[in-house]
Amino acid sequence: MTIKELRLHPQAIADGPLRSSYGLHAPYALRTIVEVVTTDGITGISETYGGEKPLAALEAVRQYVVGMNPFDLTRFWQHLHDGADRVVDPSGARSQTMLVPGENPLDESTRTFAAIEVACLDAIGQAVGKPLCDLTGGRARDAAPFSAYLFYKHAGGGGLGEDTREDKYGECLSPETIVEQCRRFISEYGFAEIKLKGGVLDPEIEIDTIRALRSAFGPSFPLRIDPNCAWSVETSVQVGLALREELSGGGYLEDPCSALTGMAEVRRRLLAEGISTLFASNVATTCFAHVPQARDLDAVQIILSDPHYWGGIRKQKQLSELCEVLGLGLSMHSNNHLGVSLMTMAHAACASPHLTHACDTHYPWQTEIDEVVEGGRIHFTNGAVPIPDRPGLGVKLDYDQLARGVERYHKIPFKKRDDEAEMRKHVDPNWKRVLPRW
Ligand code: GKR
Ligand code: MG
Repeated sequence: MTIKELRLHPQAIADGPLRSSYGLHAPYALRTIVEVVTTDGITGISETYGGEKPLAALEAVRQYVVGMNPFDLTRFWQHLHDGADRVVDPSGARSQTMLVPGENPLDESTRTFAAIEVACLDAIGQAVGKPLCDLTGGRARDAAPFSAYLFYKHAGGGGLGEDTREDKYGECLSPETIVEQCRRFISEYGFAEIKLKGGVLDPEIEIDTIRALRSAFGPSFPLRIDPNCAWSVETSVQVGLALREELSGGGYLEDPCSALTGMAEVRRRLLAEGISTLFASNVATTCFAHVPQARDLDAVQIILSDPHYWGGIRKQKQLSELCEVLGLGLSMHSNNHLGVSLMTMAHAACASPHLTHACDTHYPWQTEIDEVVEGGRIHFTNGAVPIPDRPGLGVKLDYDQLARGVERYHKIPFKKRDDEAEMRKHVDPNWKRVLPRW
């Protein structure tokens, strides 16, 4: 089997005005759909980060990939791997403290590798007639659990001009409206765990929001809050003290402040008060070299991986083993994505024996209009995505939809995610990302 063609399809998908400490989501999120076409007529697919830079990085490997055997992934890894994920960087340059995922040049090689790896595994799965998660020694579970990922947001459903989209949730900038958003997520998808994106409003309001979620849904729904480093060490401690009950019992505090050293200090101070709230991270821990460091400092107890930039599905499975050996929990980070990524995450989660919390997904924030998977949106059962009884990823592309996504991509005026610029354009002309904000 040889790859005879690599096809790259940039996509723009409508996205609502969601808020985070990075700023405001633009009316479109950017993705890239990848196809590898083999000499035996099989087409393997994957989805990765979008915009100019991730696309250029994929273009740069075209010459190597065309002519490669999809089974030769280790050699491809050796070819591409620059060793950056093996180096502990004390400056935090590889973290997502300042750069949103997909924009950090330091994870370019693992990100690019992952996009090709998943497409190759999809092709191999089709060739041998097996679902992708069964290729690497069999699955640990049949369905991947996901959480309700709630966002404070302004009114609007995303899109521009004639392509402006319906707003299913309206403005959500208060505890009450977030509870309502959550109610709709749970009734539509059946999620059993809840995550609130924080770092947007005054911490007192975010504390009230978590309390409102607890009182609306009860302790059987674990709660997590993720302010993406918006808080100082002191504020993180105060929030940890205030939410000692609400974040216990399967919940966690995610990246409250910058840097592993900061999180380690918050953890020490909370433990001294008898509070053993777990800390999770996708900002401070983005690659294998960060894991032992995070464990040694006791800064992070749950690693939030992401097959899109940790190096694909096999790396995710290796990470699962590593976390288990080191006594760490594991869950999954997400960014706006389509169904191909959702299936990638589901296969990665099902291939990982050690997965301790439901994974994040932005999928509810996207709609049928932009979905490129044949047959439309992927269905959830009780908050989980079941692995279909079909080979590879189990999904095919709808080429008309794909072409519409490419057209949208070329029409829109930006080719890079810039939440800070969006904030200045729509919310506050003087807005700047300041860390810590509180
Ligand atoms: O979608 O705004 C967002 C999130 O803030 C995203 O960019 C983060 O990478 O979901 C992510 C997280 O958990 O930090
Ligand atoms: Mg996070």
